[in-house]
Amino acid sequence: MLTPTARIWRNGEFIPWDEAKIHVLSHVVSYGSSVFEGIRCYETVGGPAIFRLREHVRRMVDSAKIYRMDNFRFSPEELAEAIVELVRVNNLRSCYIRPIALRGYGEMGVNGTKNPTDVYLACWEWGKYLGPEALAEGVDVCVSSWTRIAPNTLPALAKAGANYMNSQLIKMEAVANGYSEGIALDASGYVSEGSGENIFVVRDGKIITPPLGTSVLPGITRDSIVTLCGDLGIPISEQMVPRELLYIADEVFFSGTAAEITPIRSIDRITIGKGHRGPIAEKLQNEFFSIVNGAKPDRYGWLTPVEVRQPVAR
Ligand code: PPE
Repeated sequence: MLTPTARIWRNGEFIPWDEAKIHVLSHVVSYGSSVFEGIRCYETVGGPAIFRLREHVRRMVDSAKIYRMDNFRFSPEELAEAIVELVRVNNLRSCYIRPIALRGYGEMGVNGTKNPTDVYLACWEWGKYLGPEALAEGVDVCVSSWTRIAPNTLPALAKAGANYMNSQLIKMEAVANGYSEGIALDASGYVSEGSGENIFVVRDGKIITPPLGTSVLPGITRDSIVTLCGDLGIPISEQMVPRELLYIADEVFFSGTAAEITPIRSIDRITIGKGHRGPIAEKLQNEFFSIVNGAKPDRYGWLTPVEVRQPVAR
């Protein structure tokens, strides 16, 4: 269960958590017309800091543009400022932040352009996405029987609520069959991504990750990994990944805001590499976590500090 925080931001003002409700006939309920983000605020040695806020806000605005949400009323700067304020008013050290823009109440019918676009910002404390041991031990996953949303159906570069019906099918099937997560193939049969994570494959010391054209979300953690690899001297490239390359890889791992960097230890019950977290995933985790917890300098300007005005209650 979600633990409520004090405030949610709605269209420019803070309201109590329990009042953040929508009408059942809001456009989004029937037609899935929402775009959203998932952002982490980390507890660093210098206080709470939001990871790659600018990039998340930009992707949200991009998603709204793809869906012709022309009445989206907030600039990236306003949203970024409101998100920092949200963490501050809720007095949290670390949390997961969920901005949502949705087509609200007004008309019924598929064309929602006359409905208001309502914007909400909420946050809560969220633990380890794929279980407590996942980061250290790795997870057991499968290749899904469901195909990832195809080009010319739902645009994958938009983080839209409706995309997650496809993700739900992938995730529910995986869990029903005893796996932590499912990997979806794209419409051509190449590896795309997990239900809520991008994927990386390591063989002979080189990393490859599927390109944007394989119906993946342009992940911000994915981008961070590419940057870190550049610095650490680990060769990385975007390439089509045939399914069977997964099975013969030395390492496979997921990335995502929620999943962070999660190693995969088996796929379809085939052991990956040595069957536990590999050295490259571990190296990337160490670098990533030392930046987000402030142990190493924020050399890429990834963190937006949240100034805490009062002593933190929890
Ligand atoms: N692919 C998908 C389909 C996806 O949902 C995410 C984020 C990613 C890749 C990784 O993107 P990024 O977070 O920018 O590195 N998935 C979110 C989980 C959603 C959920 O509510 O569950 C997340 O990690 O926040």
